Amino acid sequence: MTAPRSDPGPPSSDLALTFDPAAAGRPPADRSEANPRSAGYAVMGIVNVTPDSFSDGGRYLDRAAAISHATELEASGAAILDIGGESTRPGALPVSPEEELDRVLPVIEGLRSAGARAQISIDTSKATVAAAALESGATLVNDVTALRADSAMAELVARSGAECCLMHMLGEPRTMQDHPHYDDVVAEVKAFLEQRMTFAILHGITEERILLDPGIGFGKTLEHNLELLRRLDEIVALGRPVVIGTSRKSFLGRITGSPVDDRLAATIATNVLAYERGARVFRVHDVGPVRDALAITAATVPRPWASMTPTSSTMSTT
Ligand code: HH2
Repeated sequence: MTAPRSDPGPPSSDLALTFDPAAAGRPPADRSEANPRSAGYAVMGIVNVTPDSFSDGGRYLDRAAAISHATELEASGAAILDIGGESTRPGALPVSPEEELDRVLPVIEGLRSAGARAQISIDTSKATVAAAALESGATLVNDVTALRADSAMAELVARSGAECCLMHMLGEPRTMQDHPHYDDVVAEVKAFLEQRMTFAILHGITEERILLDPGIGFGKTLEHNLELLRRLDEIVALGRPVVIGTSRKSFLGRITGSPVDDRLAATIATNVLAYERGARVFRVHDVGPVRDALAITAATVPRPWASMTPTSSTMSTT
């Protein structure tokens, strides 16, 4: 099914953090209107333009295939399309900025010329890649290093006016799963995100443009991931929209025994749970089924964040 293009609607970058209490719990019944941000949450569809991503590497390296896949994700209900040109799976080889740009830019440009309405997010830690993506129409920078990998990134995001997702990762992708250790994983991830948010604000990124992500699977054991999901409300209490990325990840397979292509039910379970704990952006490969599961959850648990205690005095309630 293809989303109608006649009504361009409000600029997508305004929608990400918009919370309309009156609309919460009333997601659209018609999937062609499937960007349910006015309901206070968003599904972020994953578009990996890579040969080696852990679950779909090589499937969308061809730009036409990537554009068509992204268009389908939007039609299935993705309010955000997260375009990435470098895998972050453990052991992944680094990609040059030129190669990364060559993968992602034609896809962003192709989506824009096809009239995509979803917000475009660029999944990168490199400022040159982010800069070109922002020029081409991306309005969200998803940096899994939380602005630590490239010293030019914070200023770039600040100047551009884009939103930015700050994610927790222990170590770096190559070695992050080598015996990660925390005394209290939730407290440590929370302290890290608070510190990175302060860093971002000091560099001129206004607080209302920041999203936070505990980084499920990034330097975490099975037990760490479960503890983060169980106590996600403590991360939500930081007062910024929380992004959650569990889709098809190996910890789900450790529990269910299912291979990577058969983790949809487990992905849905964790996203529903994360919604109930207050997460607001759900980064997934299988947009349609997750979107349906969240629509039902949102209708049942209308305001998961109503009881949250913001730690920041400037927390936006919009
Ligand atoms: N997970 C992956 C990549 N980027 N970004 C955020 N904010 N949160 C996540 O949990 C997250 C992320 C890994 O998943 P995927 O993109 O499917 O795999 P790969 O890195 O191998 O391309």
